[in-house]
Amino acid sequence: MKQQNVHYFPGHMQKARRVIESYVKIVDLIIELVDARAPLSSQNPLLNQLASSKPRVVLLAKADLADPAVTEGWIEYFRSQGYAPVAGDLKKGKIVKALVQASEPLMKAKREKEKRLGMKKQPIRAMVIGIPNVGKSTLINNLGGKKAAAVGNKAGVTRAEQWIKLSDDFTLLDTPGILPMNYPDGAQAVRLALLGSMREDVLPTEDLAYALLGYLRGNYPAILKNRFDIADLCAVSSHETLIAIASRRGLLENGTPSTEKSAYLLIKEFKDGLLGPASLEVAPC
Ligand SMILES: Nc1nc2c(ncn2[C@@H]2O[C@H](COP(=O)(O)OP(=O)(O)O)[C@@H](O)[C@H]2O)c(=O)[nH]1
Ligand SMILES: [Mg+2]
Repeated sequence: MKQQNVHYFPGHMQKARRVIESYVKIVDLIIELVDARAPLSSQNPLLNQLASSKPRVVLLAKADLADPAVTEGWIEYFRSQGYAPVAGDLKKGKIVKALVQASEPLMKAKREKEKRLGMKKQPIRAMVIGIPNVGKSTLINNLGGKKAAAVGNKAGVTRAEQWIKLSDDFTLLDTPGILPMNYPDGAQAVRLALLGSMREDVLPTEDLAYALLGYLRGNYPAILKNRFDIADLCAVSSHETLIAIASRRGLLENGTPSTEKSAYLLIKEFKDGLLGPASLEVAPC
């Protein structure tokens, strides 16, 4: 696929940098959200620049839509990088406990400092950070569920932060840090578009569909066979596959199968998780 000339204005990046820098100062822990289907593509290295010294949980969001075996590989990968990885469906209650459990071991330095100073144990102050559409609001709403209460403003701060209290030991900033997307190459832009993190009109739908088809044919042929009833995938090209999908679903334009419509349908079904769990990126060895 051609390299696309789509870039954020430097001003946008500068603003993100300032906002995140100011938040990072007041938290003990970063919860970095990445999409489990393409964890590296959904990261932004800016975070490493701004928060390299903060303990970090890497939360592989939307793991319900990803290939579980591939997600296991990513968990190993992030652990080997020194982060505490957690994977899950952000809409489920279970994720709260998993997050709290992963966080406490990262607070060793904070706990030792409290002890040294003779202070009592202070709650962890955490914040959620990630690129658009990765699940930040979903997680904050989930974490801020019934039993949590806003713990109020901090005196003396002009634009006061709100903290959500998850337990006596854990509070969360109610505003997420939003990282701009990072896509140094076309393949990464394609992944971000397929995850729904990038505006749909940035890349042509048919280009995206061909990229997705190529990937699924190579890695998840059963998905295409089962969902669209394409028995001999090896015998048909990607273009013919799009025509077959259009025929099966009655997507016609002037009486003939429309690859434009089937391209759109394929992408939509992938985004909605209707094709079954699939990952777009495998952890490096
Ligand atoms: N299947 C699935 N969908 C999720 C998950 N987390 C978020 N979503 C969906 O992803 C979309 C974007 O989530 P949102 O929280 O608005 O992302 P934000 O832009 O990072 O705040 C919404 O449609 C959510 O319902 C998850 O773990 N699994
Ligand atoms: Mg949001």
